Amino acid sequence: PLSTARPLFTDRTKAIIWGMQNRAIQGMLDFDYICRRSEPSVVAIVYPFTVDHKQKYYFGNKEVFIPVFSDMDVAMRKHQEATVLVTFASLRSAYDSTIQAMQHPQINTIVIIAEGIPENMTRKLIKVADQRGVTIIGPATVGGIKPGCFKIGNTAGMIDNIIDSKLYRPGSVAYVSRSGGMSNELNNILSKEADGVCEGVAIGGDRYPGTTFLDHLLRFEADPNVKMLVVLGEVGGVEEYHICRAIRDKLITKPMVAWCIGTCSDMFSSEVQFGHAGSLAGSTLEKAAAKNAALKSFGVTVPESFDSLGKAVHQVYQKLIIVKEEVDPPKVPMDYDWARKLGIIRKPAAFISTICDERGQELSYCGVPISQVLERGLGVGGTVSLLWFQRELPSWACRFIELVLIVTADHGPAVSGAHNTMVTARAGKDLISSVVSGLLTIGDRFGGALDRAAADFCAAYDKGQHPQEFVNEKRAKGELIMGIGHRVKSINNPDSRVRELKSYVTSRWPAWPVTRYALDVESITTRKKPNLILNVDGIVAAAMVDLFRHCQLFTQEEGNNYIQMGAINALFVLGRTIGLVGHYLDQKRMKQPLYRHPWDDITYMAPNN
Ligand code: Q5B
Repeated sequence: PLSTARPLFTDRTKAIIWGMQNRAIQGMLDFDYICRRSEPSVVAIVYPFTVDHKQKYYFGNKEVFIPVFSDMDVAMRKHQEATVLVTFASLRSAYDSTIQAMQHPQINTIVIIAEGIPENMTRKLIKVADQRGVTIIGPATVGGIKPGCFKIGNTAGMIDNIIDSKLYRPGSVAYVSRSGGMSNELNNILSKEADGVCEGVAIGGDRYPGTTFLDHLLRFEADPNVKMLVVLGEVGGVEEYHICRAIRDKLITKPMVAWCIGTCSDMFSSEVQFGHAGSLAGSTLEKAAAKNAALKSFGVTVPESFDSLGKAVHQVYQKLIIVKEEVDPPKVPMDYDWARKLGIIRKPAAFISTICDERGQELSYCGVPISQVLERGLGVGGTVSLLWFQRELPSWACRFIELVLIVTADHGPAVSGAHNTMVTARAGKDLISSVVSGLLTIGDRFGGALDRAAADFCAAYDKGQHPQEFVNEKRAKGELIMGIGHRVKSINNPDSRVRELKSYVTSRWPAWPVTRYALDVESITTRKKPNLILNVDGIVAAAMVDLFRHCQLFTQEEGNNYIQMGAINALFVLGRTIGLVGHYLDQKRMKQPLYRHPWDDITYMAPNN
């Protein structure tokens, strides 16, 4: 039984929360703030599955840090000011954590949220609590609320609901209910039909609640701020008869409105278990209608139905003379995420992404679900076409992309990129460093001539410049023609990669005028020197221009933009990465030692002093 003299919550009550319930805790702090409490009501969090740290919350618009402890005993020792424990422990750990909390004499109230705790365990908890003078609210409850003082966990919901129900300042009506959801309804009714809630407790839906309706009603009877009582019972149990007895014995004298939910149970031919574990009538006495009749016979105002509960509250409240000044609550800044969900704020995004979306159930590449990419065999070429060009290119184009990746994957260990990768790997560096070191050698002279080759060939073609004029102009300007020339390949030692690509393009492309133009340029340059062939960069570049222009999916401007952005060089970068990884693995596999370039391969020409 509760000590009737002791209020459970004041405006200085401090609580420890068991469980990382960030939303509930922030809700408690927001309530504290709008009630104008000077300090937050939560002083510590216990969570065994973490290391001790501090968690950030807001008190109004100020950031506050609440310590999180993995050990409840440490939390209690460091926060002796805490008198309440709100435990969100699961039904499996709630028993042990409640017993542990009761070892600490500082704790006088424990709220157990968990549902489904075995009844024999709850009864043991109640016994220990009685011995130690601890008040238990719950199990299977949302908790309770005392405007101006303390809110338990998620009681009363979001801040706008709390403000609507005027829970930021004390009213004159105290209530008890079993259900948390219905207590929310009561908060609303009491704010409309009376001056609001002075205190409300949901004792929980179990057959053996830690505290009973009567326990709390006796407390409310002793509280001078409570002017009127409301009881929202339900089918099952005999709690309401204890209230009748207390009224008879004049232990409760304040005006009371009561209603037991579940009168419809009479309509069923057998006993029906309602939502709560305890809401099952074991006998006629436990039926809602019987209990309503009993309460009425003891002078309690009992409405005709739940629908007229508000009216009954209003009638009783009107007879009381209560004068209270209304105060407006301070504004609580709204959480950014919530405000965005409600659609009342907008913020420019830091990034915009238009190529893929991983947020839904299935990753999609430019709107095509990944399962479709696989099912339809779009392959690497199709994937590149979706992610780079934001459209599904025709199969001949996707196949070309794959051919390019294959033929550019490697060109031996002697080329700049492979060499650098090998040297880096042998210096003991990791894969990424070694591969990146190789990639960084890609430039005009090695594998990075594609974009400029594409731009130059198509500009010359577009202005109708004769290939000979183009070669002359380049020579006159002292510029090399991008995509022309090779260190080892020549007309006498043709590059089979170029031959393969050329044959693919000329047989599969709907039109290939820029490739034709590049080949005409080659026939002029190779007359000067046999190694001035259309090289692998050059053929890919010219073919890609033709692809953009003749697949009917790009405007000319879009194609030109891709060239300017570096999309064609990207093909060589992607392809050659395959080879560079190969060279890195090769060196590591063979455990090659540090490379040092031989002195006889360097001409030292430093001046002698
Ligand atoms: N001459 C590629 O030069 C190379 C000329 C030219 C007009 C040209 C050179 C070049 C343009 C850039 C380009 C991509 C540096 C190449 C690639 C991937 C690779 C690599 C691999 C792989 C080769 C000799 C004479 C000189 C020059 C003249 C040379 N190029 N004239 N236009 N483009 N090309 N890069 O052999 O009168 O004697 O002074 O920069 O397309 O990187 O396998 O190795 O897969 O990894 O060193 O295939 O062509 O020739 O510089 O000694 O020049 O020809 O002006 O004339 P070389 P140089 P002159 S593919």
